[in-house]
Amino acid sequence: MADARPHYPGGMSSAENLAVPDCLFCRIVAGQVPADLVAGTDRVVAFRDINPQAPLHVLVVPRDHHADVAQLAAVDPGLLADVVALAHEVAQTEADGAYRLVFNTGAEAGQSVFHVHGHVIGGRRLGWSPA
Ligand code: IU
Repeated sequence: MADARPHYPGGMSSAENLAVPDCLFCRIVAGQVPADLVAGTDRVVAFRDINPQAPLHVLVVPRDHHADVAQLAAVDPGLLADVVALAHEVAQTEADGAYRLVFNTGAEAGQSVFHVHGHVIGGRRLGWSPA
């Protein structure tokens, strides 16, 4: 069976893939860059987006570095489940329970930070579709 683990510059394996130098979200997780933390566990962290698109706009990230949601799902599906669970918890606490969970995947889809993050968006009626 093909090895689905992502490959990173410098030859890091997924097991060594805990933090990546110059990754903004790794630095937030490490406390090296300030962020407005909302919730967290030993595996995942939620913090407010600096450019909110709705009354509730929180990013949920795994503490370990994975580039995007597909790579996370392939390497550690349980960790992806933890991301979703924390997103749901934040939405129950901070909005009326209805929310959108978005994983922009790839630059053409709007991904600008290549440490997987779920956007938890809510607190108002949401239109469709995204521009
Ligand atoms: P994107 O899906 O990769 O485009 O989302 C990145 C998000 O990270 C985007 O909504 C930014 O506003 C947000 N962000 C942040 O919360 N803090 C930062 O220091 C930076 C970006 I740079």
